[in-house]
Amino acid sequence: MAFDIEMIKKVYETMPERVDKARELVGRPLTLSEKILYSHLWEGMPSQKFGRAQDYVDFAPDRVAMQDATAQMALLQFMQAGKAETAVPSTVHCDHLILAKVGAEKDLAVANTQSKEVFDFLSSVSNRYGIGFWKPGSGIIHQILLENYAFPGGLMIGTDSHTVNAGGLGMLAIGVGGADAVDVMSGMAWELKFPKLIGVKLTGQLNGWTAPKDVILKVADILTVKGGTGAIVEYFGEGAKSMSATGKGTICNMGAEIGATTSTFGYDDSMRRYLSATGRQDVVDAADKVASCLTADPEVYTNPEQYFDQLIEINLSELEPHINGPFTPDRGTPVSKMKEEAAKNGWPLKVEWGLIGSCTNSSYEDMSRAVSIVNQAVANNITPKAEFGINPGSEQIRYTIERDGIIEAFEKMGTKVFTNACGPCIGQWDREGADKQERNTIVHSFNRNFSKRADGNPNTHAFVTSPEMVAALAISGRLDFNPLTDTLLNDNGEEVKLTPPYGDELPTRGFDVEDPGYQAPAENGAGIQVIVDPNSQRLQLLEPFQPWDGQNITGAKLLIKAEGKCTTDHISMAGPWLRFRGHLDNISNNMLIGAINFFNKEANKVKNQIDGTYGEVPAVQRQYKAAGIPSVVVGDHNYGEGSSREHAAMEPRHLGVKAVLVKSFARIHETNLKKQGMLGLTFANEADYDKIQEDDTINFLDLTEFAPGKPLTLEFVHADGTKDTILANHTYNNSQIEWFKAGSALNLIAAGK
Ligand code: MIC
Ligand code: SF4
Repeated sequence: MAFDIEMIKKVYETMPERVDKARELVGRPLTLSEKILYSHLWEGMPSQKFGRAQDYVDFAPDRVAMQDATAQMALLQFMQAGKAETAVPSTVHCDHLILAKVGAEKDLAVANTQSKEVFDFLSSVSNRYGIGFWKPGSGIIHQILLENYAFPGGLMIGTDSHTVNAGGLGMLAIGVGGADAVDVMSGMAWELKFPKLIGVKLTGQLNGWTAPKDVILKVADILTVKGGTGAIVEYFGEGAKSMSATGKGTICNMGAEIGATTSTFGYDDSMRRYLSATGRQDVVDAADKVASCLTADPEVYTNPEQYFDQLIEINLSELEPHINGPFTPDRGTPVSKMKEEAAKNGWPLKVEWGLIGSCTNSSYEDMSRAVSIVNQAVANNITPKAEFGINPGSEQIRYTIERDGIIEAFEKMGTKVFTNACGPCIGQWDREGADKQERNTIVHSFNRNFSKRADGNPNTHAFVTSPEMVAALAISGRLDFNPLTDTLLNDNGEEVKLTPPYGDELPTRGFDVEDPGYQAPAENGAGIQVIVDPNSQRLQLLEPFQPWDGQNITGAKLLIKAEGKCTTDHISMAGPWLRFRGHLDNISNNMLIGAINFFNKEANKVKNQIDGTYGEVPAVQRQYKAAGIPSVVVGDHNYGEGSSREHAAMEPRHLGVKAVLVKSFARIHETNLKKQGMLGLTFANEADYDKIQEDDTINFLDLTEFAPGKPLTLEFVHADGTKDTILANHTYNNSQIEWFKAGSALNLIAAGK
């Protein structure tokens, strides 16, 4: 039986009438995304039509998911909210804090010792507040959600940007910061600007070496890392029907890389098969009764241009395998162009490592297709030229692929089997020799490949591709190997041509597992004590942020003018810093250390305007804080791209930065800033970015009149006494302005407002 089946049935019970009402209000056939949104309004029955990319709307999500690296801060905040238990079903998943080094067994034991304090904290808070707890080793949050909790037509939020993965089962699953999760767990509405809709029509059929991954690698290439901002991507067409549910999950997962709010697919047989194989025939039976609500109205997919704000069409029969990178997931190269591109750009051709895993590609199907390539190498006496590592997505997958001989086959090729966890995908990888910072290439099936992400080495060129292509490239040891046309030399000196991958979508003998690693919460957790050691270096209870004093901010110093890509990895680095995710003061020592200073093109070196020296960003900011001097951060486009981690907003807040003024924001980060009582502003005139100088002092002129839709005026006083007055736009609505005034959204919840 599925978890929370009663909740799922309740959603389906009210869905048809709400969808009908919405259709009547909107006055035309509805997309799937609209059906899910309108049937999850906080007010229940829809009573008005909303403007896309315009209206802020209150929603009622069905569930909340959190992973260990973000759950700490989310739950520390939730503890301040003063509630007895979570208002909707919620889960915590331990997957980010496990270092990949020698292999699953040893690595997991080390993590359980090193992060014991954090896991114990998460386990006891979960137990206390009625939250399901998935232990370290149980798997990666998004695979576990897909296997256990996702359901067609549902609305879920999760404190991780790849929560969107659950779109593979036809849900709207959205990544948020911890403060948003706290709202929903506290029984409050969750607010989102009504998204725009991008339709992707998939014609033809995947074949040969092409995989679902290539669909999203192609979409990323078309839309770029910010092309999906503020939009839901809805996939449909014959091609969609021919793909597995986990393949659809891969596509939705990487929608995070184009900044999309989420992505989804209509309910179909692939979802029925997957739900049933994962023990949820009850969900299929319930969903079948409302099947027409779980996909768009037929007119929409017949004339999509009339219903979507943007339409993309991809013919799967013609789609080539893609290899995206280095350093950004939207730089797409079809396999047939790689020889030319790699040579032109001087990318290191030798592939050192191939990694299969991460929440985007760690399903049974992924492993079985990849191993079909590995098996060919073994059978043909080809010694792989690169090292190889895999992270199965969940214990259920690991157990089943072990039973089915897939692990053994991987091991024949010398593959390291790491824990069922994020591992190298989030820099939890003790890669030998990475500290030498040599130029090198790795290929992986992950979703992100920002500089330094996997191994901390800025010279590692990481390329994203499908699991089967990872296998082929790792075996050949070359980035420019094209398995469609090229041959390999085996150990007997013979030429071998690999045949295209094949594999089972689902295990023919069914999934199996001994201990999935789940801990149900106590029936009544009221008596459970959650203890945080005041001397802990890993956990720190939160102090509420101070409310706004009602005055214009004046005499603020420019902390940094960041240039170019400034992702959440630049603002609050992961890897070794993950261990401080529950300790705001300690983690603040990584604030913006990856951002490039416009004035000297260096990272972590900014001018200290108190004494004119140059120092590390967090250290300089701590001096401003100690001296009671406010500060401002300036940035470029798509600032805060990537992760949902609210540390990227809480750290500047904690250290005394007042405002972040950029050319544009990534959605989750902008909301995180607002929630934490910061000012997230954008240049009304982008060219004003060029006017900002290193020694600037900043005065807000009309913050006292802060109101929705009204730009703020800022005065930048330069060192020579001249001034530039510039306009800054913002997207705060009335209630968000209240968060700013109260010091944070949480301060309002705690005050019972
Ligand atoms: C990531 O992939 O960057 C992460 C680590 O999963 C993050 C969450 C985090 O920073 O903890 C995400 O994508 O939201
Ligand atoms: Fe974990 Fe990587 Fe997925 Fe983030 S993208 S949840 S780090 S596997």
